[in-house]
Amino acid sequence: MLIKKIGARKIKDSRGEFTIQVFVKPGFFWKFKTASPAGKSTGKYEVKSYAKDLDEDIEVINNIDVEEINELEIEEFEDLKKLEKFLGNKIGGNSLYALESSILKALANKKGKELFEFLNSNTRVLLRPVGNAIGGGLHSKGFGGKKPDFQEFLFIADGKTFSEMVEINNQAYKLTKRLLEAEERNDEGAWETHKTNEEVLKIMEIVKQRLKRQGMIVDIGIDCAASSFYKNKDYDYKNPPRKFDKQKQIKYLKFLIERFNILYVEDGLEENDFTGFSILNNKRQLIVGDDLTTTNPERLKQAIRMKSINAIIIKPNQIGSLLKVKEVIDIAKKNNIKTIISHRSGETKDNTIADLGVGFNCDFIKTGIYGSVRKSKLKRVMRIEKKI
Ligand code: 2PG
Ligand code: MG
Repeated sequence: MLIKKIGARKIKDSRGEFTIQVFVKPGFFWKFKTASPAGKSTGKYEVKSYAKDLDEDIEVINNIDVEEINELEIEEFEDLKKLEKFLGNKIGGNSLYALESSILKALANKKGKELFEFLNSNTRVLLRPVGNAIGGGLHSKGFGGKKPDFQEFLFIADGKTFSEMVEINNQAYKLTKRLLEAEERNDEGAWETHKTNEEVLKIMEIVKQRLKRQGMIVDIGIDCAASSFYKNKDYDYKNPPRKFDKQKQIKYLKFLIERFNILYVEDGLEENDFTGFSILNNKRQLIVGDDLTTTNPERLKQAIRMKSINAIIIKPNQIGSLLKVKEVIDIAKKNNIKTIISHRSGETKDNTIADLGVGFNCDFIKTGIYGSVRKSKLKRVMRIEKKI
């Protein structure tokens, strides 16, 4: 594929912070753009977002000599290898993700395809939406100095089609507002509250039962983001104040799982604790790695060796390289590990993860319920579902 121009600029994300947007222009008319999201509860093992800083990555990309890129003859997904070799460590994960995605969009277009079809022409939509309804932890302000310690309380709808499941998550979100008497939303559009983890889960249980009576099925999930409150070898809870060591943390999670029939537990333990995860891991729940695995093939292999997880969050900008994203998904599939393509807490209207989620045949997509930056991804999956 011959490229005429490659460029980058900064745009604001949903938190009002700057992030990178990269465009690739193969001809005179079309411009293929991708913006990178940004995390707040970032994992220690994620690659750096920018080599030095955002401005310098933008400069590096704006100074790329397209003739040199054209000499690489990028025609297929695997050709990204040549691009990565050419770039070395000159740009960070956010920038590489945005650049590679834009190149793939241009390549797909050249072949008369959309990105998801370019990645996999025989794909179907397998995704179930994982939607954040109530917030706590680092993503939330809370009320009167109080908030749940866990970062996300998630509804995971079940249904025949993706559109139907999105609608069920919407209903769960609206009913949650009424029962919580919530007014404000956090970084991800989830409801703010002063309630404790257990009080929130009780409300979710009611929502689940009421919807069931109306013929709608939702499961309950949590993202503890446990690394964010792990201090001096203890899980340091604030609401109510209590300190749990590893054993108590595992006992607490097992209690919550049983009591509230929780299907999905993300980052229940801190990001180094492969053995702690493995004690929790079983066949009935989804035990999900995010900060533990950071979309990194080596960390996933370790999690598999230690039987730590049976599901993994895929956040492309945690690793930058789309080759590695695919590698992680391939390893996960071979080992019966469910894959959850995911947004970050700081987002733009960019909907690339929808195409990646469908194209790579992921099992779930985690992208919030409310707000235009979250809905843009859901809408894209719905459009793809209609098309295929
Ligand atoms: C998470 C994410 C997204 P962040 O922990 O799963 O919800 O948060 O993007 O802040 O890492
Ligand atoms: Mg997480």
